[in-house]
Formats: sequence, structure tokens, C-alpha cells
Amino acid sequence: MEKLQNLVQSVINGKAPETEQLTSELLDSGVTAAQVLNEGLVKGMDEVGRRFKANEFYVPEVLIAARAMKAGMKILRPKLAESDVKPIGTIVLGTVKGDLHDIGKNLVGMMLEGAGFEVIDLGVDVSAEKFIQAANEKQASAVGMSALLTTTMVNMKSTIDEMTKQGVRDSFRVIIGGAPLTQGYADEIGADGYAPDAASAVGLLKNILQI
Ligand code: B1M
Repeated sequence: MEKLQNLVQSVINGKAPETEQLTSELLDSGVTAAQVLNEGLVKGMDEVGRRFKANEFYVPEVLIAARAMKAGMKILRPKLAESDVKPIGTIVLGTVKGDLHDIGKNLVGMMLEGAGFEVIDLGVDVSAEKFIQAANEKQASAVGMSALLTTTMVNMKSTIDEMTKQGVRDSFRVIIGGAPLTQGYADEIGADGYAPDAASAVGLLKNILQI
């Protein structure tokens, strides 16, 4: 349908008012909320992720596209609740204790939301206790930790160790990311995965949750 294609394009182009209007029009014309989500907004963000990975898009374009997607989601969210469309998974996300960098973490959150995940964003300077409490409360399928400092990445290990201590390590998958991190570090601290960028985080999480 042409209008769904226009919606995909308006997300890619980061046109928030147009995305909001097209979302309303599609819903008014009888297209289901699930279709608008999956064949419109999510499809648009998928393409944004692909271009970001291929270095065709940079951080500003992704942020602008994510803002457009959010404008569409504002209209869609109540309809999704009515039509009982479930998120594909819930992830508790945050920047670890002592670390205030959140640009990358926010991008990861937006891409995951764009892919259909419910994202519980705990913000920055998040302690192990806060991660665990939120993940338990929300019955999250995963916990995502971000760190930008070599001095704070160690708090990922403390968080995983605390999960083990509390006997909840196997209740959720753990993924990590941030500039100083590597797959080797993820293996060393017992995380389930490491993603070098926001688009890869989506693929990684879908992969480890087998979605
Ligand atoms: Co800071 N800072 N900073 N800083 N800062 C760095 C990280 C640094 C490399 C700069 C430098 O010295 N060259 C350096 C760290 C050195 C080190 O540890 N080895 C540094 C330092 C030292 C500091 C302070 C200590 C400076 C000071 O006060 N003396 C201080 C620490 C404050 C604190 O956190 N307690 C500090 C403060 C700040 C600002 C507040 C000024 C600001 C943050 C603003 C904000 O985030 N709201 C800031 C910034 C902006 C940076 C740089 C310039 C940019 C970081 C960024 O946003 N990159 C950074 C230097 C640099 O990287 N060039 C630097 C863009 C972002 C999209 O990339 O975050 O890597 P990134 O995220 C990527 C991937 O890593 C991945 O996906 C994202 C998108 O592709 N990813 C994940 C990230 N999280 C993920 C999670 C996942 C999966 C993937 O799964 C859960």
C-alpha cells in the first residue's frame, strides 16, 4: 500500500509531523495497528539501522529518524494497547554506575523500541541493585548495560556478579556495549553478548532471545 510505503520513507527521512499524520491517516483508513507498526514504523527503523551499520547514516540522522518514529508511536501506542499487540520482548536498559554517558545508550534504546521491544530505560549511573530490581519487577527478558569509561566498565561485572549472588542470573539475558568494550570482555564477565553499535544490538538481542 502506497501510504505504508510513505510512512516507511517518512521515518527514514526523519519527518516527525509527516510520520504522525500518516500514522493517523492509516489507522483512520482501517489499517491495523500491528500493520502500521511492523510494515511502517519498524520497517523504517530497520532501514535506518542498516544504513547506520553501512556508514550511510551517522548519529544525527539516526536520532532524527528515531524522533519521527516516536511521533508515530505516540499515536499508535493507545491503539496497540487496545488491539493487544504485545512487544516482542522487554529489556531493562541503563548506563552503569558512575557513568553519565547516555548518547549511545539512548540510540540503542531507540533502535530496540523501533524493532518492537519494550524498553525500560533506567537512565545513567545505574547501580546493580536498580538493574536487578527493575528486571525482576518488569519480568524483563534481558538487561542491557552501557559504559563509556574504562573506570566504569568494571561495574558491568559487579552487576552480573550481583545477579548471580541473588540467584537471578539465569532469569534474563545480559547484553553489553559501549566504546571501550569488546566481545572478549563480554566473555570474561559472563555476559550473553556484546554489540559494537546500536543496530547490531537489535540483531544480537533477537538472536539470543531466539525471536
Ligand atoms: Co566523556 N569521555 N567524559 N563525556 N566523552 C569519553 C568516553 C572519552 C573517550 C573522551 C576522551 O578522553 N577521548 C573519555 C573516556 C576515557 C576512558 O575511559 N578510556 C571520557 C572521559 C574521560 C570523560 C570524563 C571523565 C571527563 C572529565 O570529567 N574529566 C567525564 C566522565 C563523566 C561520567 O560519566 N562520570 C566525561 C563526561 C562527558 C560529557 C558529560 C561531557 C559527555 C557525555 C554527554 C552524554 O552522554 N549525555 C561526554 C562525551 C560526549 C564524550 C565523547 C566525546 C562522546 C561519547 C558519545 O556520545 N559517542 C567520548 C569520546 C568519543 O567517544 N569520541 C567521551 C557517540 C555515541 C553514539 O557512541 O556511546 O560509543 P557510543 O555508543 C555507540 C556504541 O558504543 C554502542 O552503540 C552506540 C551507537 O552505535 N553502544 C552499545 C553503546 N552502548 C551500548 C549498549 C549496548 C549495545 C551497544 O547494549 C546494551
